[in-house]
Amino acid sequence: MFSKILIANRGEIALRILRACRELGIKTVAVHSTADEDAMHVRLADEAVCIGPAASRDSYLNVAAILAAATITGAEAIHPGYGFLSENADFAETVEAHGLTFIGPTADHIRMMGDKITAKTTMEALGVPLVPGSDGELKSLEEARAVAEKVGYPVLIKATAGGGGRGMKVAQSASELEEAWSVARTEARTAFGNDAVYLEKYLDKPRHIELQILADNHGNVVHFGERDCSLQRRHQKLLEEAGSPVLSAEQRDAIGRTATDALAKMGYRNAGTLEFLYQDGQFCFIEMNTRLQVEHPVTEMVCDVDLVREQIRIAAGEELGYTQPDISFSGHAIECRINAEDPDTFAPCPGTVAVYHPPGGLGVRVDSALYTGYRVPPYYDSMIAKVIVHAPTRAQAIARMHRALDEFVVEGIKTVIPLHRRILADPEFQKGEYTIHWLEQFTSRPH
Ligand code: MV4
Repeated sequence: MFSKILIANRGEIALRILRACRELGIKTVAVHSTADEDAMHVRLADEAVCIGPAASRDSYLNVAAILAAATITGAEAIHPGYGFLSENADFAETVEAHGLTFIGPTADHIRMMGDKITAKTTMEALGVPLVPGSDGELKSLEEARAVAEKVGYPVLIKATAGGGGRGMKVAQSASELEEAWSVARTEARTAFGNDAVYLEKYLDKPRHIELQILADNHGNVVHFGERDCSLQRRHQKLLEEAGSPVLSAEQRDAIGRTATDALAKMGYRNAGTLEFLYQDGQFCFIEMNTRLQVEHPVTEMVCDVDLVREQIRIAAGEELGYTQPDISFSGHAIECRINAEDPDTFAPCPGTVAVYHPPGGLGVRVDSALYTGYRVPPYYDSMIAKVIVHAPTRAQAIARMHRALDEFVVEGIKTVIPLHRRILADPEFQKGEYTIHWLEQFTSRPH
């Protein structure tokens, strides 16, 4: 096991990783920008190194400074968290080239899944179901036309280097295809330096369901069930649930077996998430995330697992020590992301937290690096806390979240807590009847 880990991140996830390290008896090194001198992760870590100015590019994305900090402090491994360098294959490779351990998958697997066409063709060959569409890259507009006729309109043209909602164009009918094709390619070339695109049938009312996987370095692969992440706005998730309100235990077992078999054949290692669109009872793989995800706590609550601890143990070469039948699912968990934003306009609202009083009690978890007097800097993501509840049933989890948000006091800055309360009170949400489009409609309704 490692004796010292450098945490290449900030905010609540740096704290989350730090907590797992503490419980494993591992010393921690925080890195921080000049804007984060007073941040909680800096205060709680055993050592802290300033790696540059406020702008992420100069600090949290500064590979040379992070590696220097690891070397100076004698850290043996680096946990990247999510965002920043977490899905940067070159970073993973450089970390390993310096004799350190990257806590995550191999650079090759990160690179493979970063290219969406390679990700899809790899998964298809391993028996994972896809959205109907092109067989890999579209070589010409004529090919795009032929595939679109075959799968039927509307269709989406997607950039292989895109993902997470970037680099997509819809064509409602044949008359829109040429425009979608040329705009998608031009944008992909400009944004990613790679104009390779592929085509998929456009699914009009899917849910976004993702599957959490862990794989050790000894060929053991398990899944921890699904998260329903359909409640999002402009590709920013706002509320996530485990399990999905629409999935049966049998469906979970089936897609879980397909996914774990595929990742075992790939030789995948560490944590990974397969993203699916789910519509009309069918799973369609779209992308894979090769990192720990923001919403991992809902899985931790229903499976009673510490996913960060497992990531660290795996990276240290330990065996999982359990198999799929050992993993059980208990109750229901919901996470509300609390962003420092206006709840109506979603404009970021950085500033000083005048009063901070987090909720507590049975089945309530708060992952946050906030404290009274903390100044939320304007340079980074606006998410300041995650409230996670766990209860025997979904209805009880909703009641518990309502209660927790009632207790939550954050003064001095605006947050999206009022929006969460409205969502939780909505009859459609309570019935679990929502698709990826539901929240955008909900937030444009008068209230
Ligand atoms: C789609 C789709 C409909 N049909 N693909 C957006 C983000 C990226 N991960 C994939 N995305 C989508 N791909 C087909 N064939 C709709 C979306 C989509 C979406 C997906 C997941 C979560 C939120 C979304 C919001 C808008 C569109």
